[in-house]
Amino acid sequence: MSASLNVGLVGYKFMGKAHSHAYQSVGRFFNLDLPPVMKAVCGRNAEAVQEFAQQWGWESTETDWRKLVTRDDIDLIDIGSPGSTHAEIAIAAAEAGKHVYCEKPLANSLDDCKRMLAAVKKSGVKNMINFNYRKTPAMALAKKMIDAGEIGEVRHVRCTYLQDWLVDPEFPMNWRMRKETAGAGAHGDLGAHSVDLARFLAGDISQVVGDMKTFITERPAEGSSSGLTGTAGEGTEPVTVDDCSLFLARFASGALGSFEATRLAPGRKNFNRIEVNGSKGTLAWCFEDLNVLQYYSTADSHQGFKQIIATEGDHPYMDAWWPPGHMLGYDHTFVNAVADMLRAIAADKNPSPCFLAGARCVAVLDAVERSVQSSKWEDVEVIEA
Ligand code: SOE
Repeated sequence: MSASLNVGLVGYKFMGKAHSHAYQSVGRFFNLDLPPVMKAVCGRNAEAVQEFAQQWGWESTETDWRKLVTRDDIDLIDIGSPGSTHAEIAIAAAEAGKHVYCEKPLANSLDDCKRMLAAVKKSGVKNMINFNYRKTPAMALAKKMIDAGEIGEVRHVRCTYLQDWLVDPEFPMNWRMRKETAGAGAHGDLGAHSVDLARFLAGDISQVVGDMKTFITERPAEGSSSGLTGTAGEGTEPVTVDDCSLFLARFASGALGSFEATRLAPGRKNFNRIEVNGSKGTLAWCFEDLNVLQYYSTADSHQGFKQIIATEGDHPYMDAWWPPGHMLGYDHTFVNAVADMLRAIAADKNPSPCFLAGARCVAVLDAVERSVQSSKWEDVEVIEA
């Protein structure tokens, strides 16, 4: 392998931008044995993708991902396109011997996730899913604290992921509201993050029971769209995914969890919150104050929550960034994720979280969907390593 890693990115909208920014920054902040080279970006609109490439520093462009994955000068395929495209691209990339980095959710169906897992296992390529909220120093610190027993035995995991960008019924359709492209609505888009954080901090989930609802069942047709905004076209189109999802979970450890994901919570922009209660204390975090980890210990003689500002040099990732108290943001989570990936590949290890974690997350989402149909508790399918 060369002393750098040539990246080919598929997708150039919201995630394309976030990933491009990460590749631009990562080698400037982290010491890397395998820095990335931004070789090519791929999108269907030749003019738009060329403009994007120029703005973000990609060396070349493609309009067909099939061509990108077979290019000899590409080592890693980064998939930032809608969920419905993940399986086909990832499998082709693995078959072509390329490492694969994929946006969440891993795929829109559990069957597709299994096919992706089989493909990366067969070819032996490295694989990673981008659950970027794990990569905040605060969440990575919470994981260390829980593993070290600092809050004792975990009993409750409480996740809420609230947004409001779909509250206006006049907000026009885009791919995120169609089942065939997005797979699910808030459930897959936001719930995937919550399930991943919960699994990261508290382990596997074995059973779930839930409900989902689409409150706004028809929207103005799509005109032009870009990221999370857009203009309406002619007529209307039915919404085929959920606006919100709610479920209860039983963890393999015996802990209990509750999960709520919605895009219809006025005033909540990216309110991704998790709280973990253990026998000796509590940890709580919300993305809207992402540098702060709330910590309560029953051993503290001065009762009350302590705010850990997760920006000290010995907190995860912070040695690469700024002096204590100089806060990180959304963009840094993507840089930290890519740094972990590049370091793992350089060390010939699979990065974390890998496709297995992505598939196990989708197994939970899938069991919730089955539970909505059956109105009963459902077992989460066990996905073997
Ligand atoms: C839109 O709901 C969205 O951009 C998600 O797709 C992302 O995964 C989440 O991090 C922020 O919100």
